[in-house]
Amino acid sequence: MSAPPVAGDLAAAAIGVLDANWTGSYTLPATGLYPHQWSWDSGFIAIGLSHVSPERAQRELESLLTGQWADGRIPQIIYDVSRDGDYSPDASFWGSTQIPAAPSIPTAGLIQPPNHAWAAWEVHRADPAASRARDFLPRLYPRLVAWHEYLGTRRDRGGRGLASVVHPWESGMDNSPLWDKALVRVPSTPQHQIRRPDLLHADLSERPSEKEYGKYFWLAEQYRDRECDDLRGEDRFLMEDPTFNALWARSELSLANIAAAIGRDPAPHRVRAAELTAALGGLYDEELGLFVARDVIDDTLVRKATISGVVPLILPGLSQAPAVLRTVLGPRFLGSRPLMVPSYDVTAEDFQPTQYWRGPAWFNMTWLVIRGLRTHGRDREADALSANLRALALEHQFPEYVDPWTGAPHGTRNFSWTAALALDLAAFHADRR
Ligand code: 2M8
Repeated sequence: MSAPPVAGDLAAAAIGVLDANWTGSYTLPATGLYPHQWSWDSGFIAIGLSHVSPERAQRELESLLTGQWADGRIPQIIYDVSRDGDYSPDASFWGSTQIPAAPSIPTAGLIQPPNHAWAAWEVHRADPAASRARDFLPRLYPRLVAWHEYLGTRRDRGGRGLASVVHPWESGMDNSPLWDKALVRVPSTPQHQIRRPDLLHADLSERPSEKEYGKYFWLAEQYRDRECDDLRGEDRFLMEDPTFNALWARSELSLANIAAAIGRDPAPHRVRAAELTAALGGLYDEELGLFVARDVIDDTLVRKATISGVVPLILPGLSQAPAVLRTVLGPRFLGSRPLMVPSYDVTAEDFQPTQYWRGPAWFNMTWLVIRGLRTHGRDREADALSANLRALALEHQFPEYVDPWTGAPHGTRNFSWTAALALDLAAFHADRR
């Protein structure tokens, strides 16, 4: 990339990571651990790239959309077959090219949280001229509409106007404590012989366990064997997750902006965003003061305080915002004086500060909380988190996640969304000066 408009050591280092992970048409989350294109990673990465290379940011999302299925879904992973064997499950596990609804390039059958329309709008806003020069919004709009249609039709499995995830991988928070109870009904004995190339890049203590992997593959096999058809077959895992649905609502608001910018009617998107925001109320837990997940199969709420339950703060007009702000600033999260937001209630008995999605602080989730705090006028707290996020990203070579209090790095390094979101915050603070 040339002449970055965001200056400084952090920006230079973050750009270095994004350059090293760029394949020519998209950005790998990490060259070793995650050697393909991931869906919500690309959304976050595009937001960061928009400040230094608007065209590359556009291409990041366009490249992801080449993997879109005929039913509208944007898949969790688009595979680079030259890296087959470096990640499991690989392309041959899914065999997606044999599935009529899937595109001709190999993808996973699952999905990930829908941050894409939000990212597309941020990319456009960063440089409207560069966006118009490539007809970016008119080309993306129908595809993003189809994606949201898929969520509204195929994924409203609970009939409450929210999307369900059919696999922990779809939440992006793979081994969150929110999934523990539902996973009890899932066997850990898939037919597939599981390989763990991930363990070449991260210690087992920082990754999901062998038993969890057994369950993940069992669920993935079941879904694959019904050609990833949501309306066919029996599910053992169907969860309504607050972050997934809040991102969908936030993205609907962005679709409204996109529609207005290209002369289409924004009203249906605003209506849908309001409906989703209202429907999230069904996941609200008064006593905990945040949103929780619903197990759609036995129609119960999983009453655990995770970071997923505070992310709906990214929605303006959220009636529960005052209470959720108290919760995120209180003893379960920021009241414990961490450097970034822990992914799980620090007062919970099974809180683990270094175990993946069961306690450590993640850069994308902290970035979402920062956006949420700003949405509700808490700039002072947002600024403090932003300063810590940027400092930890640079100090520890852009780690995947960190111990919330010591900031000690865990997982892989040179992780793309860490670099991209640190860059986004650097650009935000540079603009404010
Ligand atoms: C992690 O998930 C993948 C499966 O999708 C894995 O553990 O192998 C999660 O952190 C997820 O949120 C992220 O999108 C992905 C790639 O960075 O890695």
